[in-house]
Amino acid sequence: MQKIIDAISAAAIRVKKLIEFGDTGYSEHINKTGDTQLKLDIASDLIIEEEFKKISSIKSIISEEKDEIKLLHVDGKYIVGYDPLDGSSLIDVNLAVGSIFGIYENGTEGSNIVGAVYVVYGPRTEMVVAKEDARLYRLNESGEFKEVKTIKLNQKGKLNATGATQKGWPTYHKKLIEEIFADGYRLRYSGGMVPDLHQILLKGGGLFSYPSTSDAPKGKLRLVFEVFPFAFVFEKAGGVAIDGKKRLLELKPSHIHDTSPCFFGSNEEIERVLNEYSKH
Ligand code: P6P
Repeated sequence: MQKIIDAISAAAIRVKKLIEFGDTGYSEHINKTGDTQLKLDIASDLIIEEEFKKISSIKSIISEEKDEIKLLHVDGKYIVGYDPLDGSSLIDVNLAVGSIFGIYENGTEGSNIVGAVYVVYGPRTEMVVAKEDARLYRLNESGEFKEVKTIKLNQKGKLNATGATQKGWPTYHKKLIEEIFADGYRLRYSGGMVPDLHQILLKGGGLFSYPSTSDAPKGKLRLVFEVFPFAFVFEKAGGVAIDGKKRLLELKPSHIHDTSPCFFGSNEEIERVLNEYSKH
C-alpha cells in the first residue's frame, strides 16, 4: 500500500501546480454524475491515472471522472476509487479543494476498504493517510510530505458544516441543525467536502452533514470515491460516520457512482443525529 501512497504524493505535487496555473474553463464533456467537467477535472484525472499505472499492485481504478472501472494490472491486489479534484468549481474563486482516494481489496463495498488518503490544496498542501490510524502530513519546501501528527477527534466538537440546499432539507433535519446551532456551534461550510471535513478533523470535532433532500433523496456525495474514504478516516480518527441510521461502511453500492446521505463527526454529535433520525 505504501507504493500507492507514494504515487498519490507524486500526483498531488503535479495537481497542485495544475491548480495554481491551469485553465479553469469548462470542457465539453459531462461525467456520469451529470457534472460538466472542468478542464482541470480531466487533467488531474489523467495525472493520477498516469502515476497509478506505474504501480503493479493496483488492479483497477474507479474515478469520478470516468464512466466505468478501468483495469490497470490484472494481477493487482487493490482497487482504488478516487475523486481527482473534488470541489473543482471553487478554484475560480480561489477556495481550497482536494483529492480523495479509497483503497479497496476484493470489491468496493464499505467493508472492502483497507485504506484512505485525501489531499487538501489550500494555503498549504496537506495529506491525511488512514490505515491503522489517521496521520497528517504537510508538503515542505523540498517537495516532501513530512508527518505532522496523528489525528484524534474529541468526544464533542464546536463546528457544524451543513451541506445541501436548506430549501430541500427534511423538517426534522432542519430542527436538528437549528438545535445544534442553538447550543453554540459555529457554522463552517465552504462547499468543498475535503477542506470542510479536514477542518473538523483538525479542530477536534463537530458535525458535517449532507442529508437526503427533496431534490436528491439519496444525497449527493458518492460512496466509492468520497463517502467511504472519509468514513474510514473519521473512524480511524476516533469519530463516527453514518447515513442517518447506520454505519456508512456497512453500505453496499449497487453501482460505482452510487450516492448516500452522510454524516461525519464526533461521537456526541452523531448520537444527536441518530436520536433525531431514529424517529423518522
Ligand atoms: P452543496 C462539491 O461540488 C461537492 O461535491 C462536495 O465537495 C461538497 O461537499 C458538496 O458538493 C457541496 O454541495 O449542495 O452543499 O453545494
